[in-house]
Amino acid sequence: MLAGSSSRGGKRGWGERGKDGVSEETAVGTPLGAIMAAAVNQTIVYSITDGNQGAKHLDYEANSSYVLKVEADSMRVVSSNLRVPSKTNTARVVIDIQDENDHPPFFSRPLYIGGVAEDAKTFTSVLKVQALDKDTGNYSAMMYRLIIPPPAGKNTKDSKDGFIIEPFSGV
Ligand SMILES: [Ca+2]
Ligand SMILES: [Ca+2]
Repeated sequence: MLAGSSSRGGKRGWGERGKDGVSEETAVGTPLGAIMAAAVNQTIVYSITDGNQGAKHLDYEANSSYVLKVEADSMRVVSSNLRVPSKTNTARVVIDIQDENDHPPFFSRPLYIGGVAEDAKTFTSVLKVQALDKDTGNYSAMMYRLIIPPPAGKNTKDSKDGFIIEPFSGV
């Protein structure tokens, strides 16, 4: 069974399978596992008959699992190579997709405007920024920092008048 709908080209390795399933960054064409059916003295032809629609590239955010219907078709190999009526059977294969950190965070607003009185006490909250991320769990955990620190106040050596941001809350 291969990831995605095409099996052409690319390096073939076993798909990465953590305990949560197959990585959403698994390349198209990566073998994910094998399915076997038994039939005495017969050749078995396998095909995916359902559940493979729109599975070109794995994307956890679009689809976190796939349920495939796999059909095994046993055809008796006869000397004349004619195909006699065959018997089929189907199995359901559930493939869980594992989330990867493939989305950057984005801020809830392009511009934040805060105001503060000039005589406000140190540690007065000015504003809170918020960024969101489409990934789940740790891949959407956020930490904020000021990349252009404001200039320190003129009269203080210890930048008491500067702004700081709390890394985890965004305040
Ligand atoms: Ca993701
Ligand atoms: Ca992310």
